[in-house]
Amino acid sequence: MVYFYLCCDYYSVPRLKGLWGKALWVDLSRREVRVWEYPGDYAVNYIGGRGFAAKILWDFLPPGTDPLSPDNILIFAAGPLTGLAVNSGKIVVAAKSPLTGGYGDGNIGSQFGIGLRRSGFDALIVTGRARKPSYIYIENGEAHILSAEALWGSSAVECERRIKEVHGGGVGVACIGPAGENLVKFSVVVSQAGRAGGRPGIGAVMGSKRLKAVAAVGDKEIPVADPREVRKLYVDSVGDIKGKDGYDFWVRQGTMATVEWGQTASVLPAYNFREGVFDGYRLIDGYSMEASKVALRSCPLCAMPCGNVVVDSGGKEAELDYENVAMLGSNIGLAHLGHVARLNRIADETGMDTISLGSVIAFAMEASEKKLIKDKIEWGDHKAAERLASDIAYRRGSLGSLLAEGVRIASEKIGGGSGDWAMHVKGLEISAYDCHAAPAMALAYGTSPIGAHHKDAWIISWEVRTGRHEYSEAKVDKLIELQRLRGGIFETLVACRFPWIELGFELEWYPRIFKAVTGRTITMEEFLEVADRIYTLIRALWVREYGTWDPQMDTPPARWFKEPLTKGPLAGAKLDLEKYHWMLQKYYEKRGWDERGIPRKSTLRKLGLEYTIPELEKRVTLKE
Ligand code: PTT
Ligand code: SF4
Repeated sequence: MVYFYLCCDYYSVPRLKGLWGKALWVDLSRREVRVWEYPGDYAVNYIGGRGFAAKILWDFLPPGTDPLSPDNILIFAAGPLTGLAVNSGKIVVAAKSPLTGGYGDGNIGSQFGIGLRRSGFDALIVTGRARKPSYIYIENGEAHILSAEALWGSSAVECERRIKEVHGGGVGVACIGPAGENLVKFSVVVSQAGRAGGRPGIGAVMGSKRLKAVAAVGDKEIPVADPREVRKLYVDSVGDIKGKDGYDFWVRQGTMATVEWGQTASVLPAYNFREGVFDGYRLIDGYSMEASKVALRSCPLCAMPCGNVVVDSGGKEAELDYENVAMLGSNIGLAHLGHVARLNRIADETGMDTISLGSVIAFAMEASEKKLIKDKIEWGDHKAAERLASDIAYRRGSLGSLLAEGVRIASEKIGGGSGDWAMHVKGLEISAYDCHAAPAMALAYGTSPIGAHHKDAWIISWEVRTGRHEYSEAKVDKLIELQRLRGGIFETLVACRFPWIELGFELEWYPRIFKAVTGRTITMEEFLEVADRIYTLIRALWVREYGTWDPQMDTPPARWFKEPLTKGPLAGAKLDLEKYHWMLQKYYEKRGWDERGIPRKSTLRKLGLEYTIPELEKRVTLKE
């Protein structure tokens, strides 16, 4: 493989330890691999992970690019902690999203991130489109574009197994299934047969490049500032996490405990988010899962495994999470864990996002009930749901192809007022928390940087505890605080946020680990400033790609505002649109964006994003 060094002339900022300062840049059209020494300010001002992804997309993605064209940029971005710290076996996958048309990313647990780092790179960037199905194999600094013709059409699970057969079991693999190949708009990247990331269709971006998989292995020592301290902090933090109250219950149930909590709090989505409670919840909750659990798996370097494996109704193993079970269970009216696990397994094999899949199936069930489509699919009919899931993955039949586009497009096509109950924001299907009585969580979905995903602010547990019906400035402040912490620390460093969220592992560990790895002292305030920079850069990217913005784009669907809950202790509850918009305006104000939701010039300058101004001014009038 030929190598070109692409050096940049921007060396005014000293390089940090713990990062190689290099990314691999692969152009599949030209079959060209380059080593890119990325600018020093990337690490200082954007840290890694999502920060790198957003910066690369702003700097190199031609505005208006079709997400499924060769010009889209597919990014696998590690962070300074990847492969070095507790729960750091994660990597950010990102691109312009074919589902939303805006910024899209996900955070996936995979040995691939560690293999990439131990091979001497902090990121892999892929452009172009291969003439034939291919995969990228990286070993100790050498990258190869290899034929994946024999792998094309295989499930994500099978693909990984076969790549490991060729290159050895220690290699990290992230790949797509048939759904990614068939450009299903919510197809994901899958690893380890049960880790999946990139909800906004990053799998389809891979498919559009005819890239079946990426694989990496290496044994290079990542050059950290203080190796002894890095090792000590790793051992100490593992000990600390294992000693936390709640640890034992966590490894028993993991995220599955949320089913029972969701029911109690009336936020468990049921029947396409019509309700927040589900009569059959006991049959799909954490205890039900415990009774049929056969294994516990984890991402690499994890101290608190949460991958609960059960055998599905088809006899195959499936790894369950709360989101998967709520969206493929209660949200489609299905009260049978084995059948839910079967749908989950189909999603993992074909490489579809479980959240969006649950949403489009529920949408079809409701459309069938309302006779907006001719197909007959009843709530809870698991056989029909399985058939439909497979039809979507292979884009079979008119309904399968329609739903493969996601609920936004599906509702535009079938009409009949279905836009009110097409449960998405900006095109990304809403994850598994009903918000009829949770305005702050609704705002979290409205303002999440990738569309309606909970990863940036799982404010709902705080909101339920502290007064769920109020619309207040305090809620907006809390939301921004959570977005800053999650976006500034976990998505940039890159590490799993569960130790902090679920077990109370103190945030103070992260600046200490960062210092030992990079040699740079960072305060919590500096992390948060980086988070603000990334949030506003991502908003600038959306505005650049959409060419306009208005608060409606940050507003959840009408169902939560118009149709009250009819069941459970909160029957009668619904959101107030006017008050929601009052909170949204407060949010914009606090972020330094104008009343349309567009960053102000003064904010862009303050955050060191003045380079975005000329491009934005071609599309919108920026306010001071
Ligand atoms: C995440 C989203 C989630 S969020 C879940 S369950 W969750 C769904 N899992 C899917 C799956 O499984 N199979 C499938 N085919 N599709 C799926 N789609 C859904 O994807 C995930 C964990 C979880 S489990 C969560 S909350 C946390 N997310 C983190 C995050 O976003 N950042 C971070 N720094 N740490 C995180 N830790 C936790 O990781 P996406 P994963 Mg996933 C079978 O990636 O795109 O962010 O979507 O990555 O390795 O599966 O870990 O109750
Ligand atoms: Fe992965 Fe769960 Fe461990 Fe986080 S807690 S690193 S998601 S196994």
